[in-house]
Amino acid sequence: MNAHSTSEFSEAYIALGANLGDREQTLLEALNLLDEHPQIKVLRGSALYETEPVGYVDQPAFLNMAVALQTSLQPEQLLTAMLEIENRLGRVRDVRWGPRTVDLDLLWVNGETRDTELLQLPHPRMGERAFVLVPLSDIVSEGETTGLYDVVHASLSALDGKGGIRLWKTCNWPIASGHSGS
Ligand code: PH2
Ligand code: MG
Ligand code: MG
Repeated sequence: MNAHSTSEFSEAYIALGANLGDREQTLLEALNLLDEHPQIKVLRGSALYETEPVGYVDQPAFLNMAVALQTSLQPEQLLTAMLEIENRLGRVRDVRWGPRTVDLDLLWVNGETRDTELLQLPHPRMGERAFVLVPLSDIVSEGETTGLYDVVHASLSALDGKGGIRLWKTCNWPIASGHSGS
């Protein structure tokens, strides 16, 4: 491949949330299922945060985290893989913004934009949600090349409330999964 062609790999960021059942176990299973996909590699995982429900407030507290992935899938294919994982982990779609065993939201793929019925990129509400931004800031470094660092930090400083979020457990990938890269 020459230096001017785009890489066949994208770096993608997703947010995960769970507020039913064994939340931590379900999030770890989601990471394992993502990593087991032949075209997805989980690069980094944030800490786990316990967060107060936003939007529809009469539901249990969430565990939220974010992960960085390397993938050769197109964003639409990645979204399909994420929906399959939600289904495998027992997600039942009922109340919008209501309780869920697991929710995987595609936030950012190499700074690409999409605006279709199926997929909006960047995720249209990521900048308003501390439960997305705080975990994301764990795994987006200043050297990220597609502008996500500035988006995350500008949005975080514009948020009036970062309350309702507390650290639940630090680093959980790849350590807790038993995968080791080497
Ligand atoms: N997800 C929602 C609605 N509200 N609140 C928190 N704290 N965490 C979430 O992941 C969350 C939410 C819709 O997907
Ligand atoms: Mg969501
Ligand atoms: Mg979702």
